[in-house]
Amino acid sequence: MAEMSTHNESEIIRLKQAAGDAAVEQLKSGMIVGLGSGSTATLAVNTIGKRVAEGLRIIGIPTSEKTAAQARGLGIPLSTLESHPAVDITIDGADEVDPALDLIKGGGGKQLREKIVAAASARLVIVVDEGKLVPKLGTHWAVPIEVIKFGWQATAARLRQSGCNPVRRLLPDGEIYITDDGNYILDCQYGPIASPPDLQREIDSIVGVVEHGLFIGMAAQVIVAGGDGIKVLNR
Ligand code: DER
Repeated sequence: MAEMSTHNESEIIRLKQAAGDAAVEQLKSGMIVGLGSGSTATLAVNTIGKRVAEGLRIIGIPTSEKTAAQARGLGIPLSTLESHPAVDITIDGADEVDPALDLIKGGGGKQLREKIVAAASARLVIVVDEGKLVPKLGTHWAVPIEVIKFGWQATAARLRQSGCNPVRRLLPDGEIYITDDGNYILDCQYGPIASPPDLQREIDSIVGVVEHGLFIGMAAQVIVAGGDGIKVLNR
């Protein structure tokens, strides 16, 4: 059994790497590139580091402190949206992808900056293994909702009216998870979501909410790695 799970794990890593590499092939010298967060994006950033070492001249805009540290370690030149407000392409992962190429993101807790960089990008390319494809968003994952610490219980109460039981995210050691921007994350399990655009509007209207992990109409392309190879889904 243990062999099976390690085999599955290494197989999933191989698939994530394959999806990441396929996305990196779209990079050209001179581009401003949004660098995603999470385990799949991390593999893609490693490949970008190799390409930069081989001469690819890009400037990276990281979507988290963790990705910034990784990119610095790989010698990828970095900048900010202040200096480069227009991003050519962003490569990032996702937790769930539905048939409309809408997404749930934020399993890694970086959804705020991921969404700000994605919104500043001409193209958002999502890289996933086939396990992330779902018939309806919410099938497996809760929607991560980033909220201001002040009055978070009152914000949670308003979120409860939207049909979920908000759970404040904790670290494995039980400490409260604090985002890169000093906020809390409330994970909201809705089950299969009938209309993600409607739910997005409802969550956006709640005072105290900073941002959430529903990425509606943002992905231009989703690259899916599966047992039978790479599938490219375009919006
Ligand atoms: O938080 C995110 O959206 C990240 O991209 C991540 O949760 C995606 O999942 P991965 O770690 O399997 O790539």
